[in-house]
Amino acid sequence: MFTHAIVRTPCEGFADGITTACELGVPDYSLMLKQHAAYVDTLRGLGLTVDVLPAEPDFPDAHFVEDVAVVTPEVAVITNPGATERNGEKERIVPILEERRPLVRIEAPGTVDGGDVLQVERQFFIGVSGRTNEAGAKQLGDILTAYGYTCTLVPVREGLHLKCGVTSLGGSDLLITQEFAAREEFSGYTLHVVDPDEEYAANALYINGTVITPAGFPSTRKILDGLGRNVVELDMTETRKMDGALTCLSLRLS
Ligand code: CIR
Repeated sequence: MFTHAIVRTPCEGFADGITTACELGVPDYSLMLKQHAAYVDTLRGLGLTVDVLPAEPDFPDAHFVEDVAVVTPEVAVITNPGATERNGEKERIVPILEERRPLVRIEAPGTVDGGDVLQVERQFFIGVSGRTNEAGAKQLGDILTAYGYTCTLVPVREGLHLKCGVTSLGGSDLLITQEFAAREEFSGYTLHVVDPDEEYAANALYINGTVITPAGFPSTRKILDGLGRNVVELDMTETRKMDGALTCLSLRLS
């Protein structure tokens, strides 16, 4: 059960962050704020206490708080984000996390982005991607293994992060792209494969029995309805323009 989430207000210059999605158009700040507020309201509606951290004008991607830490009930791991422009964001999350958990850090040359880290019960999948290198993935694996978790490294060959292609729907159910569904790392799970036209919707956020999904992906919605899940759709257009998705906008704590 998640009880708490940490988010950060997007800064006015959020469109200066890193993106590969220029074809989706110019990001709109007031719409971004509206969509972010709806995200926060949804988490609160699901019973979570949400801490909203202030915008960080020096770091236009800093509202993607998921990337700077990996939090379990036992520990908060401050990652070492793989994009140079974003690396300094990690210090800005320390004050709130050190109030709540013992902290450990991923040390250079290791790099990790939290978007590459998928927890499914006691199992962690750690993507090795353009942002998370093998040294970082192994450091994180060693830290989590010491707390009794099982860790598996997964090469990310397409997309920004592991969780762009696979997320948890609770229990052993995963929402997953065709590409990841073919990998043996996920063979023991119940895989719900998104339509190739709807790959963005593979990033869903599962909170205490409810699946939050981006609006506008009807065939993924059908999959979720078929599973009998409570579903909330959120407009994610402005986050998507900056290569972000649902999970990256929060850190969830139990
Ligand atoms: C970046 O390229 O780092 C940001 N514009 C998007 C980060 C998205 N984070 C995530 O999926 N965990």
